[in-house]
Amino acid sequence: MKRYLFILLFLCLQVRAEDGYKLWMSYSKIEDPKTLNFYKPRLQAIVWEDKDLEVAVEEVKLAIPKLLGITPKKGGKNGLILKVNPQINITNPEGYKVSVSGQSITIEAPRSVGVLYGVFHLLRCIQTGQEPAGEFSPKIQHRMLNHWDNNNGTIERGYAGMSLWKWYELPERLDPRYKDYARANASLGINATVINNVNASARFLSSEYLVKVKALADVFRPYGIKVYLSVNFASPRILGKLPDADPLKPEVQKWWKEKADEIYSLIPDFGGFLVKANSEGEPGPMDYGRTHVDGANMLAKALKPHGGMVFWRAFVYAPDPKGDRFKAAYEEFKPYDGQFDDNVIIQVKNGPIDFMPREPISPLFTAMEKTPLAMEFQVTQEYLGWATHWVYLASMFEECLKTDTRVKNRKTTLSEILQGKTFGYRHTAITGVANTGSDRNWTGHPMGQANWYALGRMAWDPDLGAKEIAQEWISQTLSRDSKTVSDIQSMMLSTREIYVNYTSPFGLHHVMGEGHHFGPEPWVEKAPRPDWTALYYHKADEKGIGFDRTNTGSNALAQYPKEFSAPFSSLETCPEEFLLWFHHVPWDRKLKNGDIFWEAFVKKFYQGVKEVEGLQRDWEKVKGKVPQETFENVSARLKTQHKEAIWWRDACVLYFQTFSKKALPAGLKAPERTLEEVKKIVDVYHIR
Ligand code: GCV
Repeated sequence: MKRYLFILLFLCLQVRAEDGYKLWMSYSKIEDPKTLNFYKPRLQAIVWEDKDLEVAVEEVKLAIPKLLGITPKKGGKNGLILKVNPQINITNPEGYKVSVSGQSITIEAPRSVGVLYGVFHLLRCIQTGQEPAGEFSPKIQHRMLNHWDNNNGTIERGYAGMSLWKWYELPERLDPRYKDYARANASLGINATVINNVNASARFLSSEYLVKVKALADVFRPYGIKVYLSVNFASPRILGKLPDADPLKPEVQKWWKEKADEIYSLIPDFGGFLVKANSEGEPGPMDYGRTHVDGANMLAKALKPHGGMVFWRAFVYAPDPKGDRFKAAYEEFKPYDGQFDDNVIIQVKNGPIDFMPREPISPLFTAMEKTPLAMEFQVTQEYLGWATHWVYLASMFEECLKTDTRVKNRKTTLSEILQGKTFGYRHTAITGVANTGSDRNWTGHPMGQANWYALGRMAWDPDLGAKEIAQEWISQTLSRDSKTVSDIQSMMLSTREIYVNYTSPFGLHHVMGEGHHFGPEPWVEKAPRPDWTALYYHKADEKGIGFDRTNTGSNALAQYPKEFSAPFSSLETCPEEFLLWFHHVPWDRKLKNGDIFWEAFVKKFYQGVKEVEGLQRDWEKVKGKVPQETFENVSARLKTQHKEAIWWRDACVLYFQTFSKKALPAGLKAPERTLEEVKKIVDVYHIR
């Protein structure tokens, strides 16, 4: 009987171990003899003195017994030596050095958080079969998550449950998850979190909420994570009962100054504010005839005495049915270059529209020589299939970061610009809109964890590749068998392009469901704003499809350096994956492979569906080689993805066929349903 109970308990533990909660920190046992031979003798003991190193030591104590089957004892001469050394010569104060000598591994850093990062580096090396040595410094100063979490527990564009923050329990009860959240971020080097939605409730600045925010900040601090708040620009009016929130009025400035003082009295290392102003209905300085500079600098002055930062978003666009939203951020912000206070960063989305599956880089990145810009990526898959489609976003992040902007008429990657190398930024930042939620596995789709992981790793080093990050992540989560790792890695690396193929080939953009942004709705012609329709973007007619952004159209291309825009300006030389971003392409236009555009376009949707079927087959092959629960979870989601890929294909092919009036390419089977039938599917998903 006892034996059976034991077996039952063991099975239960196994199941828990596979539920994804532990992310990339489940630390399954190392089998590789070479790795064991190298690490086991060197991790028999941990040596440290500094009290601030307790959290780093805790991570070692947690991981090493699981990974290596040994329990390091405290103290001695050999073993893992952890040291805070303010004198150490290092590129970045958050960096660390690792050295191996005899039977010891030493991790040394000027700050305790550097040692913690070093410990996570060591654990990564153990799991990826590498030996640690060298200096490691972050290339970006602010490595940040943006949570779009509301105070009622919902998450705007969140697909993995409710908010992680339980406002009704705080500050008294600290959910153990807060600490695990901090550990996961620290393991990647993320050092900042904006805990609430940019569509911000003023309530977050109330004294009632600030004590709750302080409770979270206290949990995150030992892990090197600073808390920021998104602020509602009208807070002085809403909370402070002032007649308005005009940034040039002394009483408004005083309100913000006193609010900043109150925050810092509770949270001495508070990071600062993130602001969405005069965008999509949010209040801002322009409500009072003032400018972004007036607004941002007023907040910057309130935070400055405390060392706080303002992240001011460039996601601003006025509704103009005849205009081009693509140009809005540049037109709004370029004239203000050089006018922002020195603790302001302008936060820019990776592309000019809004986190589409493939966008060209935002032209602002090439144009602001005197203002530091932060990159805003979206990790939550608002436009990339929510939590049912498997899309490894690192491929997209990498494509963007490696883009050669041709700034200064030489090879200048966007990564270099963000690192401050090109324009000598005084601050550098990479942020990602988080995909986390209360789901047990944090991200809904088990493979979505890799996107959080990749964002963190690329914020630390924007020159890392999607491929190596995938390999690291798989080895720490799914398998260390080299064949399985490389099979899953290939699948991951294919997913983004597959998604593009069945939703937005050749640069088709903004054809998703209106409002909820899920599924296809290329026929949307009415929305609360003209630039929220699909027709505004694809401009399909009997001649062709796509937005002419050359000098015969909106001329948005002129916002880039000439050397960058030149190839995009002509239909002959425009990279095919960006065609519809910049050209109204005739249906009959011959492409490089000899197909006319219509045929090539339709074939991509069909190809995408086939590729999802390929993914399903390939995933079946890893059955028994990855944790069973994850296997089943991904298999099931792939079924949904397949169904929805067909939905996208049928919707786009049937709808655009009403313009091209052309037959499907030979050999392709026509959709089994009519356009009217496909349109009804969308109705099911509509919130209205
Ligand atoms: C938080 C898009 C999203 C909005 C989001 C906005 C933004 O428009 O659909 O939900 O609002 O971007 O980034 O501010």
